[in-house]
Parts: sequence; structure tokens; C-alpha cells
Amino acid sequence: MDANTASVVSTNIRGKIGIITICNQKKRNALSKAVLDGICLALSEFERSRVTVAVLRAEAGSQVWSAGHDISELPLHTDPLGFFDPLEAALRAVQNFPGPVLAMVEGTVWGGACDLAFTCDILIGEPGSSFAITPVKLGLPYNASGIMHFINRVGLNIAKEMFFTADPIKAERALNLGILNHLVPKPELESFTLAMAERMASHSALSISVIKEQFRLLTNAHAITPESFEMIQGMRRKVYLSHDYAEGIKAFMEKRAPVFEGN
Ligand code: YXS
Repeated sequence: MDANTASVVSTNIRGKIGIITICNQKKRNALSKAVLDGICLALSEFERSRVTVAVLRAEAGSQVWSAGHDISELPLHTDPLGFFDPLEAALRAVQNFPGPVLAMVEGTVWGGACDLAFTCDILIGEPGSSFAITPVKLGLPYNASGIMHFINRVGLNIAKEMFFTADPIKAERALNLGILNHLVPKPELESFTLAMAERMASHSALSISVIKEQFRLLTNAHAITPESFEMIQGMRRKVYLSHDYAEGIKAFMEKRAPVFEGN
């Protein structure tokens, strides 16, 4: 990891368990390219080091697990969530890591970070955890693979509510909806998460890796015609080239409410 990446992501290997800590609190752990590259590099390093279970967390005491994509790095006039963009690469790195990735969620989760947490295999939270997906606050066209992550995680109705309201889902409801695998008191969050990681690491990594890959293939298996794919891309282009998207980003940077005009 280069110095820039290492300044916002730290890693720690304990036997077969690898821990990735996002440490960018001054920007509320926003997912900058450096953070996202750091997550990808850490998972690659874990694979080389024969780590079989990964934990993704924020620094202890964080009020915000991650504020989502670094808005100052969102591109205008082009797809902000392109296949090769840092957030998408990190989501695929989590899915392709050949072992369980546990999201240890301390604090609130926003936007693309919610997609990142939902892409993890297990989510363990504390009473201050909440989850919000917020493209409609920016006028941003989320992408089909990301929407599928939400449908797969919470089902159609809740996914629609999350996208259309951008409201945070708080910890208790997140547990009831199956977003959280476990909701534990904040002081126990780390020990509970690491104990589960240890149990997973004690089992056959080969068996787990093949079962995880089958989960990925089966949940991603949705036939879509080339025409439908092209229609989605065309619709999304209208949005990311719109006044609304430019206004959404500008309003955030100017710390004011956006004025959307629907074009
Ligand atoms: O003013 P300074 O320079 O101190 O910076 C402030 C914020 O601008 C910065 N910051 C961010 N910078 C870039 N990208 C972000 N996502 C981001 N979030 C925060 O961090 C400094 C402290 O922020 P502040 O004062 O607001 O902290 P707070 O504790 O009062 O509030 C914490 C949050 C998370 C509630 C608040 O920062 C917030 O609402 N952040 C934006 C959350 C959000 O809408 N995220 C979505 C990002 S876009 C994304 O992920 C997807 C592409 S999508 O749009 O599709 O969901």
C-alpha cells in the first residue's frame, strides 16, 4: 500500500483472520479512491497470506462507519459507478475474496458504503448502527448490480423504500429485516465479531470458498437481454448528464439543500 492509501486504511492479521480498518474519520470514513484501493489491496494481501476470514470495520468509537462514496471524487458528465471505478472494484473484491467478509458495523452507514456493507457476507452491528442508500439525494443514477445487492439483501419492498426515501434504517429494524445478522451491545461488538470469525476460520476454507462462490453465482444469476441492458445504460446516462446530478453534488459541496428540476 502506498502512503496515501495506508493513511486511510490499516490492516492487521491475526492467524487466519484479516482485519481491515477504515481510518478516515475527518471525512467520516468517506470511500475515497485511496480507501477503496486500500480495501482491494488488503483483500489481495490476505489471500496471499492465506487469511481465510476478513473483517471490515471502522476505528473503535466511530460514530460513522462510512459516509459513502467521497462526493468530491464523483465524476460529472460520465457514469459515476462504472464497472472499473474504485467503488465497483471494491464491491467485486469483497464478493471474490475466497472466504467470509464480516462487516463489523459501528456507527452509521451511507450511500455506497451501504452497498459495500450489504456486499459483505455477514453484518454485525451495535445499537448506533443504521443503513441508508442515498443516490436520490444527489440526483445520481444508481446501477443495476448495486440495486440487485439491495434486492438480494432486503427484498423488493424494503429496497424500494430505502432507495426512494433515502431514510436510514436503524439497528433494531435492520435486525428485524435481516440486514443485520446480529445486533450486539457496542462494548461486545469487536469480541462477538472476532469470535464468529474464529469459528469460521476453524472450518474448511476450501469448502467455504466454494460455497461462497456458489452463493455469488446463484444470487447474480439474472438473465437480462442485451436490449434491456442497453436501455438501462441509456436511462442512466440521461441522469448522470442531468442538471439534477450536477446540482446534487454542487449542493453537497456548498452545504445546502439541492434544488432538483427533474432534468
Ligand atoms: O466540511 P469538512 O471539510 O469538514 O468536511 C465534512 C464533510 O464534507 C465530509 N464528508 C464527506 N466528504 C465527501 N464525501 C462524503 N460522502 C462525505 N461525508 C462527509 O466530512 C466532514 C464532516 O462531515 P459533517 O460535518 O457532515 O459530519 P457529521 O458528523 O455532522 O455528519 C456525518 C454524516 C455522515 C451524517 C454527514 O457527513 C453526511 O450526511 N454525509 C453524506 C452522506 C451521504 O449522503 N453519502 C452518500 C455519498 S454518495 C454515494 O455514496 C453513492 C454514490 S450514492 O449517492 O449513490 O448513494
